[in-house]
Amino acid sequence: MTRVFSGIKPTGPVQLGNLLGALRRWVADQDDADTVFCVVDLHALTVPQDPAELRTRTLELAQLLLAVGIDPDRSTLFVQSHVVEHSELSWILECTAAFGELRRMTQFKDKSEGADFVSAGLFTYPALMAADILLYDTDEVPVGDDQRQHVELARDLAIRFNHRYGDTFVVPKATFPAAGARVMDLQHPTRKMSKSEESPQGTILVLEPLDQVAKKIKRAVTDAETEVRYDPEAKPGVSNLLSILGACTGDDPAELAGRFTRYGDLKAATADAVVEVLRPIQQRYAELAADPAGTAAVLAKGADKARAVAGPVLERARANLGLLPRT
Ligand code: ATP
Ligand code: LTN
Repeated sequence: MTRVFSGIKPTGPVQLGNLLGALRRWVADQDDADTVFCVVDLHALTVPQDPAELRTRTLELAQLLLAVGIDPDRSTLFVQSHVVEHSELSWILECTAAFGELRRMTQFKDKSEGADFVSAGLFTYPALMAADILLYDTDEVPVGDDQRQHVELARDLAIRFNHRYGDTFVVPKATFPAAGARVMDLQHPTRKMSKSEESPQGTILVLEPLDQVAKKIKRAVTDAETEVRYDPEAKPGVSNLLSILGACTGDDPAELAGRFTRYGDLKAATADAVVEVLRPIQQRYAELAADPAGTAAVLAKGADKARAVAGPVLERARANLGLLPRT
């Protein structure tokens, strides 16, 4: 059976790009793959976090994943720091990655530019992500387009390690959605929507009031022309709305463009489609939020299941590297 692994950071409230680029496919993958999903709290530490907020966000993110449809009976759902194997393999992979290779990562360049404090962890971040993936003998990694380069690095590290030390890791590959792989900010449509950037009018939160969601979409930046056409280069705002609508309905964005003659109609249809995707998630979230202890129990069981897979993979890597056995 295909093994699927993916992760999400507890760095802020989940936004529409997370849902359309990644989370909805995590749910669908449960039907035909062995799925492992992780709240990557150690990755959140690469930028300063308030301790109380980090704790709350981690639990709330797990509840949101359950609300979206991750089923703990069919998937392994856990918190990264609960499975210490991630930290150990991360170090081993830091020593497998080249400095120059990490320096080329565009996410590092984007997130470090202009920052007051750039942690060493922000730089080595992709080695920890590779550890997450490789610990589970992962075949496929469903992610948004921004993670393409990181999964490619995980692939390169697996191949390099196998070549140097003998067959150890399964070589993973990233998978992307047909539409919604890169949801853009509604106010700055050349910039990706993100949960930690400050852009309240440009970001749609999965848990925000639905009338507010519709308003933000209706106020999205388009352009001076009036033609509805899918052309991300020349018409980023309109194309973003078409991608969002396509991701919600399963239609091709370029084909959808032919159905609209006015921006206003496209905006109204997109707002309706997004609201209908969010409504049931918000309802389920409200039920789950009332039971934090239940979620904590789900996560404890998930960590046990994860450890049972990650432990033997780490031992394989340790043995092939020549680290003295612990027993
Ligand atoms: P941050 O702002 O803290 O970097 P983020 O919103 O980019 O966070 P992540 O936790 O880094 O979210 O990503 C979780 C998943 O959501 C990843 O698979 C990522 O590729 C995907 N994703 C994030 N933003 C978008 C987007 N705008 N469009 C499509 N997919 C996205
Ligand atoms: N780096 C990713 C989050 C992430 C992840 C992973 C995704 C951490 N570990 C393993 C897939 C597989 C991000 O910033 N979105």
